[in-house]
Amino acid sequence: MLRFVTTNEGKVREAREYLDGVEQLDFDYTEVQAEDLRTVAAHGAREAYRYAGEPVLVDDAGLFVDAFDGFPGPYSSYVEDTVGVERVWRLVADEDDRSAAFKTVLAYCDGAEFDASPEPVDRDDATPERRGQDRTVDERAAATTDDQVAEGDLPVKIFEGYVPGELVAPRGDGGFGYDPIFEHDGRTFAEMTPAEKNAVSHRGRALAKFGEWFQER
Ligand code: ITT
Repeated sequence: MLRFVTTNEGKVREAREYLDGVEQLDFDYTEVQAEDLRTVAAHGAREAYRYAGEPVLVDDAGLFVDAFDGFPGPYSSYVEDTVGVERVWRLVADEDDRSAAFKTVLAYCDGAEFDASPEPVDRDDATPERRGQDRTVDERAAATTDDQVAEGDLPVKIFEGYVPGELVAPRGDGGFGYDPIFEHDGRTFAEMTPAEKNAVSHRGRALAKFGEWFQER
């Protein structure tokens, strides 16, 4: 049984369209501080697998605003809770460039060996204790032997999705999170049905890639 690890029901609704019989695991994994969503998702997948003991899929997403050099990016959840979607729009409204993108990283872990994805190492924000242990991307990609699994570096497979758009004043009642202020091809994601959003969205693209790989597996 595949567990979709999230506290966000909106994500699960979208995932169901791609994954038959997927169940939500409402587990709040530790979001490590990192610039790269892949690092956050991979850590989360390992932690969730250790917790659940079953195959898990973690989804870490973010809104990247061009005028703010990608902010809020990996901090999108915190910014939604503290600043709020409406005020994010008001900040961006003052900018000439209102372009933005959503990104999703799906990270899969089932405790077994497979050809794991390369995973970036955030060297800059590593603590001095951790720095010495950091391995290169290639070493991490090859971290699939039983020894390494026993040491705790479980293999993780990563799938990414991206969608460009523009931030606009809030419109629509559907979706969740930043959907009302994210416009793609003339409509906000909150003005689309879940199927319409999935057909073009960051999550839909990542889920389609994952679904194909998972079926083979
Ligand atoms: P989990 O970490 O438990 O999965 P979360 O909602 O905190 O739930 P993320 O950290 O991945 O998930 O999400 C970052 C933020 O981006 C959060 O505020 C979401 O509401 C928002 N978000 C993610 N995907 C979105 C989407 O497809 N449409 C609109 N907002 C989205």
